[in-house]
Amino acid sequence: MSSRTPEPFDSPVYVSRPMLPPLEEYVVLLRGVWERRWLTNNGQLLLDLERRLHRYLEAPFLSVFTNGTLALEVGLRALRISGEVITTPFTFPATPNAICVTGLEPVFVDVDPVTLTIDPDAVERAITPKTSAILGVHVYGMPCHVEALEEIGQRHGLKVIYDGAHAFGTRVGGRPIGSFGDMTMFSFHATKLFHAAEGGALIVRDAEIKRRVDLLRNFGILDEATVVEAGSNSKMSELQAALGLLVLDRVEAERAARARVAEVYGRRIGRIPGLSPFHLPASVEDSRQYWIMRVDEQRAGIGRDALVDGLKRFNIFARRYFYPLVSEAVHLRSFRGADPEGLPVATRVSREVVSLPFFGELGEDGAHRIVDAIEAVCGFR
Ligand code: T4K
Repeated sequence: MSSRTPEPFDSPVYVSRPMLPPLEEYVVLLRGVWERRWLTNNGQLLLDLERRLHRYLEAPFLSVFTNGTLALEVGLRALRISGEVITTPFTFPATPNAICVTGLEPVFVDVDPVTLTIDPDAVERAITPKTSAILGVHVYGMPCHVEALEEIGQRHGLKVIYDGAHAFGTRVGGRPIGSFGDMTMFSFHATKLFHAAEGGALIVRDAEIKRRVDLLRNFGILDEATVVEAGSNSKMSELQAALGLLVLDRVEAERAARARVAEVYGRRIGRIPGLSPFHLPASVEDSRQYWIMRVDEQRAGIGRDALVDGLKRFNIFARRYFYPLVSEAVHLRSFRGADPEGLPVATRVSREVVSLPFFGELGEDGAHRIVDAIEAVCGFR
């Protein structure tokens, strides 16, 4: 319990704040872009970023995109998936939207109450002759049940795809997260630990699929005179790649700074009745993308929404990632499995989760001030 009197922050504290390199360093890279007059379409900086991410993520094959959503859409098409894709309702709209816009049908199944990732038993029960893939989300950087899903995928002849938007740098038992499944997508949006303002990547296991991914990323153009497919334009520009290169140089420092914030949150919030920090197992190296807690209204004496609202008085803007469930969205609610009755765990969890402000610049002092405010809102002071 703290004796500090919480004061509101002078300016809003949001759930995330993009880490930025010194502007002068960006200008140096931009000068090169200006000199080369090469702005996009496999420029020098893009190729450099792709090479560095390939090494960093220990990827068999990696392609960079203008955002994670388009990467996922292209990935689904590159794998020539058809029919139904079993996925989680506890995610950002981009995941099921990518399934829909590529002409596939999402099928929603519940999540595991501990990991909050797609429940392998529920996946198995939902498989039909129309099923062609499983799309799991490593939500908050928590790895899906990768071994169980791989085994199910093999037994039923299904592709296993991961949305790793939150899992940049996650490792499981020392193994990089992108080494699981047939394909993994990463997001490099401004709100992500590693970002390029907007951006994304796909890791695939096979050179032939990589060729197809790159084709579909560039209109389906094979050469100057040959277009072979209705591809998208999802290339990353040199301006994004320049930012990505500079952010990548600083990503480990940012991760370490976030670990210090996480330590304060974990230690102090764990003592407040009814608030439970979301834990990753010791075998998992944390991406440090989000810091999540759950609010048990009975024990906390305050509901999740009232807590989030109460924090606004202190100029703190926590978020309810992910509420409501995407399966409740008007364009998704008629797909198989979307009925909340069949998703009791995801439905309950979505009403309990809070994503606290989480970025290195917050520092330990900022983290203490946020916990002070939480204690005040919860009446725990
Ligand atoms: N799969 C999953 C599981 C995802 O979570 C996401 C994206 C995707 C796929 C798709 O990847 P991308 O296509 O985006 O690469 C944000 C992000 O826009 C989104 O990328 C992210 N997930 C999602 C979880 O969060 P919103 O609608 O919450 O963003 P917004 O604009 O409210 O930003 C959140 C806070 O961040 C703001 O309150 C202020 C702060 N902020 C934001 C931006 C953009 C800044 O301080 N500076 C900024 O530049 O979706």
